[in-house]
Amino acid sequence: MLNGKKILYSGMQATGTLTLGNYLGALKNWVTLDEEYECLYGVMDLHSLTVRQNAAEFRKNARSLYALYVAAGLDPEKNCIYYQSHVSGHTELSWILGCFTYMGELNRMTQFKDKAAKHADNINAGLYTYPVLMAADILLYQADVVPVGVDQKQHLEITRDIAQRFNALYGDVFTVPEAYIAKSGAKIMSLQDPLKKMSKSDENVNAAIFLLDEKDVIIRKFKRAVTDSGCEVRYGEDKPGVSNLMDIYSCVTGRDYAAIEKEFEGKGYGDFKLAVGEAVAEELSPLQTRYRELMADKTYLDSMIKMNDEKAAYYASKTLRKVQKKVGLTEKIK
Ligand code: ATP
Ligand code: LTN
Repeated sequence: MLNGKKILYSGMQATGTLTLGNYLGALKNWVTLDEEYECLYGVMDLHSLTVRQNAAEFRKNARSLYALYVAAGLDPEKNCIYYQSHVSGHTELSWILGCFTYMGELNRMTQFKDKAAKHADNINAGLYTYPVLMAADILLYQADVVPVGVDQKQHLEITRDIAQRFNALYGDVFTVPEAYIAKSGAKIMSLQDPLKKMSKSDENVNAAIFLLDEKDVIIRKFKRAVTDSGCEVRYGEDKPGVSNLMDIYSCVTGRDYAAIEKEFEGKGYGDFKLAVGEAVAEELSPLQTRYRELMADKTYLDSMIKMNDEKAAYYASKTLRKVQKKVGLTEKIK
């Protein structure tokens, strides 16, 4: 508990530009949570280093991610939005937790297997221990709940296992976190291959809608979206392409599947895709305007970053000190 509320923790990697999947699966659901929880969100720049980055571009992407969090509606005065790399406790706790994590556990991680296959020329140790750093992010703040997409569930499980193992040895040091998976928009699929998740690192730019895409680009990408044979707008396992578009449409309009099926009865895929494109462009337009304002206001953004970096570092230091003491590391002489 913090300030009388349960603690919520989440974050995204600072790689590339966010997609509609990141937005509908995560960000959009986060903005209302600060009423119920004390919320912390990290710009996960250390995790991004598991893939080779161009330094200048990477720095820009991290700041852009920070601004997108705020533009999407997360108020930085109410939500502690900070840079992971600015709080040294993450890497320090990560080392300790790594000593309580088995290779057998890490070997089972599907994200590692997927990413190793994708970056066969750079299967580094960071990619392998990625879940340990993620566990450190979460446990450092004693988080009760962690909102993530279904693809991150396995990382939440290993975080819980590490926390329970540590607690069994040393007493109640860590809060054991729960995953919080939003009901709608949990997994948005690629527009070019509806069996694959929409991902910001997809090589095919038509596969993903990026949050900063212009309206005409958004509409064009939806027009080109892969659908299924037939012409009926209906939700079903046999129609992954159309079902994905229906999920997206439902998330942005709030309509359920039955209402959407009715709306497009007797109409073809063309009309449907155009409607989805327009609804998405309309949803993203205010976010894009706010983003541009924020990126132009260096003083404001810098002051929010500084304030929240300090707040996060303060919370983190409390847990870290407790852990260091429990495992028997010698205290510094004051
Ligand atoms: P990458 O393609 O580089 O692996 P990513 O697009 O999967 O990145 P992450 O930074 O790994 O993005 O994820 C940020 C958050 O967005 C996580 O909570 C993740 O579950 C969610 N998310 C990512 N892609 C989708 C998607 N297609 N649908 C729903 N949620 C998603
Ligand atoms: N691995 C996550 C990003 C992430 C994260 C976290 C999410 C890093 N640390 C802590 C929640 C809590 C992803 O979405 N790819």
